[in-house]
Amino acid sequence: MKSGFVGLVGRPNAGKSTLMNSILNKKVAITSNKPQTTRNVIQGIYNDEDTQIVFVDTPGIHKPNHKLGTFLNKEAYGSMMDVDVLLFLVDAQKPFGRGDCFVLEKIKEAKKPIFLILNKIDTLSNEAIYALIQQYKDIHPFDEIIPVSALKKRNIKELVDTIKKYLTDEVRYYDTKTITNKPISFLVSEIIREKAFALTEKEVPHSLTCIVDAMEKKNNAYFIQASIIVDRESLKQILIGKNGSMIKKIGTLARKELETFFNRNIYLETRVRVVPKWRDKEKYLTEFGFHDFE
Ligand SMILES: Nc1nc2c(ncn2[C@@H]2O[C@H](COP(=O)(O)OP(=O)(O)OP(=O)(O)O)[C@@H](O)[C@H]2O)c(=O)[nH]1
Ligand SMILES: [Mg+2]
Repeated sequence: MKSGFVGLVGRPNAGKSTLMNSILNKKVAITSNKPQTTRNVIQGIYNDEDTQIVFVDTPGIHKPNHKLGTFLNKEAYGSMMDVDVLLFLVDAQKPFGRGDCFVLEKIKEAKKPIFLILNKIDTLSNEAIYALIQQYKDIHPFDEIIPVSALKKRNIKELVDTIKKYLTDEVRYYDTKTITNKPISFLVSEIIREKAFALTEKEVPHSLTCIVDAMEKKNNAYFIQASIIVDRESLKQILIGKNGSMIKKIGTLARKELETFFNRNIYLETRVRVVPKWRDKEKYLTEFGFHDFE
């Protein structure tokens, strides 16, 4: 048997979390069409008969304008050092820009095999994909260049097969039933955050975070109390919505998904709280699950 760790890195919105979920065939990380969705390093564990691969999804690397952003970049950099292979994801629809260049320079420092993953090829013609591959070959001698569609699940098996060639460990790090290193309460808060992200616009998604205040298993059901935290009263009003319509919508969507995920009844109570400047205060960042903040 072979095993190893594989890091997913790239700019925000490149499709890292979508790709990890597609490989695992299970939603371990939330996704959205807005940049800076992932805020923690999340391991997703892939198993087949003769392989275990621990995928390490990371926050998109970007220019930070809050302490939270600095934390996200640091999380991403930190995880690069401990993997066997780095998957450098780019959005194939977009030209290779300064942001991608910055990420590439950073990951070169880790001195690991780098696969260039050209994602979102479902939106491109074969000719365009071929031209891109030629172009990227001149940018860096990548160990592999693999075009994929994370969303449409194209070329996923080829990617996994290629990764296997680079693995050298021979131990299972996790038992085969484990799909992530994150606790259940994290998955719950993330699913609520995903719904809040999807239903809000502009600066609102980035100004909010979610936490589980209490979670109890009773008679085969989960009773969950959760909070959506925002940094301003005006955003609280947006998240509550007219006559509570927005918070109700978020709660219903989250509950339905949680019921499918856990295959049990879910009783979810969600409230909105204001914590001014939470993204800039280390005390709150730690309290809301962004640990090891320095
Ligand atoms: N058309 C297309 N869209 C994709 C593909 N993969 C991801 N997307 C979309 O791209 C957006 C971003 O996907 P995410 O997986 O959240 O991106 P990410 O790289 O994890 O982003 P951050 O967590 O912000 O760093 C979502 O709207 C996805 O549906 C793909 O293969 N094709
Ligand atoms: Mg992500």
